[in-house]
Amino acid sequence: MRFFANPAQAGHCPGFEFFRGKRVPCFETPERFHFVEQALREAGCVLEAPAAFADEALLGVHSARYLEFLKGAWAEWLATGNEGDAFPAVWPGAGMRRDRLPQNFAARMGFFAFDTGTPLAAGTWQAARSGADCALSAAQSLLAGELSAFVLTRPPGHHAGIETFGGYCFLNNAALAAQALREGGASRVAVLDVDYHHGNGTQEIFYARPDVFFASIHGDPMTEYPFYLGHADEQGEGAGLGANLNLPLPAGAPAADWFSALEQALEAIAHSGAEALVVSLGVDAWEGDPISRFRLKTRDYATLGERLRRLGLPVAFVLEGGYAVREIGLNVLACLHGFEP
Ligand code: Q9C
Ligand code: ZN
Repeated sequence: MRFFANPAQAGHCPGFEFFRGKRVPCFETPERFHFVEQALREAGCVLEAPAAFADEALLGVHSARYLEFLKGAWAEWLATGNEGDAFPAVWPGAGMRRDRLPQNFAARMGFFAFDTGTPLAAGTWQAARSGADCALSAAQSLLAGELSAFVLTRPPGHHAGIETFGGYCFLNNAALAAQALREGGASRVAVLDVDYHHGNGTQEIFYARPDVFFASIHGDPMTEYPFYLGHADEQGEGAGLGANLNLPLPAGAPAADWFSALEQALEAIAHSGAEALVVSLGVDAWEGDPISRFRLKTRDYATLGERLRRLGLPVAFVLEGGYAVREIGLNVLACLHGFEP
């Protein structure tokens, strides 16, 4: 297994987010990265820097105007007289127009954002951009014959859509890896999302496509973030109908139910014709996660890894959420070790 670690992650370090109307310290911190890094190093894993890919490599997943916005957002935020982390303040709500992108910076920020929990800071673009390089490097290593790779990065990616950021995510690393695998020759690819939160961005990106199968096990969006996507009746559209599988479970669901959903997802992936798998490995389904409500134990992550190995596909694991900082490293390591004992 090869390990690609994001060298620019620490530059994304906003001070606070809005949570239930209050300013609270960010849950998604550089510390998360360090605990995973430490666990991997203690286990003897060798972490590599990513290769540098051109911005064009992102265009199979994100729109050009969105990338342009993200790249320049921090400078524009400062140039329009602001200081501190950048937050959106206005959105195109239902009934308003999305067919024109306003010139005003705040209006553009709200156009591309979908929550107030995802501040943009000085080093956000560089961090997200080199995380994308890690995901692309992992895909490249699988295309070269490696059987597995792990992408150690933050900010996470699975909530980021074609041109939206939110849920702590800016660029969709898992989608970028899946798209790179497709472009590199895999005729079909599957993405399995085991983060507690539905991977709305990944779903949106591939929703009308038959060539990338998306399966997600997550907290029921009726009560859990991201609320507006992730229901079981979302099965894909057009040529992609049947290539999207959502397995929402109620908050508090026991591990046994989670593993039944996993079996369903794995069976669907096995039947999808996928030649490679990308795993959105959020470990916030762990029992002690501070913002999530599933009940997996650390040994359950080892079982997940074992189960994935039995699929027999090359796998790119991409770090997503997980906010019980000390345990993130142990849970990630348990999964990777289960996969490759
Ligand atoms: N102020 C991931 O696990 N929580 N994202 C709501 C809004 C957002 C989680 C807070 C949770 C996002 C990658
Ligand atoms: Zn999550």
